[in-house]
Amino acid sequence: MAKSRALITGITGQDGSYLAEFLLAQGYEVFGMIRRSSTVNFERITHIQDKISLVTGDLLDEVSMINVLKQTKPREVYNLAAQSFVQTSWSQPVFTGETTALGVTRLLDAIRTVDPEIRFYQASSSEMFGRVLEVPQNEATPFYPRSPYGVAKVYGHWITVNYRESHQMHAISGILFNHESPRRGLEFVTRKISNGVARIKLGLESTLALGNLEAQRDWGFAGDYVKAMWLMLQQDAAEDFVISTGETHSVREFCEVAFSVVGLNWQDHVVVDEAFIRPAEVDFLVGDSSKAQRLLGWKAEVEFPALVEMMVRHDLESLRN
Ligand code: NAP
Ligand code: G4F
Repeated sequence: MAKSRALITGITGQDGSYLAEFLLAQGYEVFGMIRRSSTVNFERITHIQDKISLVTGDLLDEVSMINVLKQTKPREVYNLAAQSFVQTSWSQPVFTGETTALGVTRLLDAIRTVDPEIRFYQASSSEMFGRVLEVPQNEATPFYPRSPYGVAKVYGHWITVNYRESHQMHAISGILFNHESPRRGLEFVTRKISNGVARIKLGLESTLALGNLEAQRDWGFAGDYVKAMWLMLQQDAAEDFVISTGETHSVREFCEVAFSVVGLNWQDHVVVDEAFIRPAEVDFLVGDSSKAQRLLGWKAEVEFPALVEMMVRHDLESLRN
């Protein structure tokens, strides 16, 4: 039987690398869209590079995506590419909108032009709930984004719904709460902490500067979340889903657990630096993923303390080598 073909945008990112591994294990032929850069940044996919095919395209350029779709002929497209760092969205709001918002329209329209039967997954975000209007947040909770990134994701979400309703495309959004891993970018708070803890333990630094310690997030493991993306696209009906653990923890708690993994007290090392405080904050997120549990049979497997420990131990190990 012919292998199913999937195209992943953002394959060099955290989620792209885990999703590629997952789809390969399901027997897929995996294509990854990468953008041109002056140096290679394949660290997260080096271990599977001989099993996947990389094609060049950019969310800012619809022609490139039409060509990528014609070349790869996928049955499923996972749109994980985005300017995904919330803090940067204040200093680059137009770029964030071009990529994270309009990029979704360009890709959807390229699919409509080349093959409207392709199934489409959009990486929507709990950041869309922003100043939350309901606790916990589910698929029906109204959005109130608090950053240019959040605003761009709301656009990406609704244009996906719109292409589904206007053009009868099988286009869906996964509204994913924060998910982390040892492959998380170093600028995000969890990896910044796990890396900071490892550096302090090894005597390379003595302090870790952070912003708002009281912000609360529903943190899960990225490896669990990519499975949910795939399950969503296998459903007969095109519907959106919230994916979360249902538990929330503060940045302060993350620090406590992370430092305790290596026998240190976080209060001896963490300092607050105004530079990391955001112009508008998302104070509290906690998701209700009961729809995913009911219809997809999905639930988060890795719990908070295990996630923190996995990240700290990985950073310790890689700094030692
Ligand atoms: P990430 O590690 O920052 O990866 C982003 C990917 O997008 C990278 O591969 C990047 O390529 C690519 N990209 C950026 N701009 C592009 C462009 N103009 N054209 C083509 N590719 C471009 O993000 P992630 O954590 O894996 O997240 C994946 C997606 O889920 C993102 O859309 C994010 O906004 C969304 N999301 C993430 C979370 C989370 O907690 N991780 C939660 C909800 C939603 P380069 O390597 O070349 O930079
Ligand atoms: O790790 P963060 O930068 O993630 P944030 O802003 O929640 O966004 C991530 O999750 C979203 C899903 O809700 C994704 F859509 C998005 O793409 C991204 O993956 O910050 C988490 C919290 C914030 O409240 C921030 O103010 O940590 C707080 N924080 C405190 N000190 C810090 C720091 N964040 C960062 N990055 N760096 C700090 O020093």
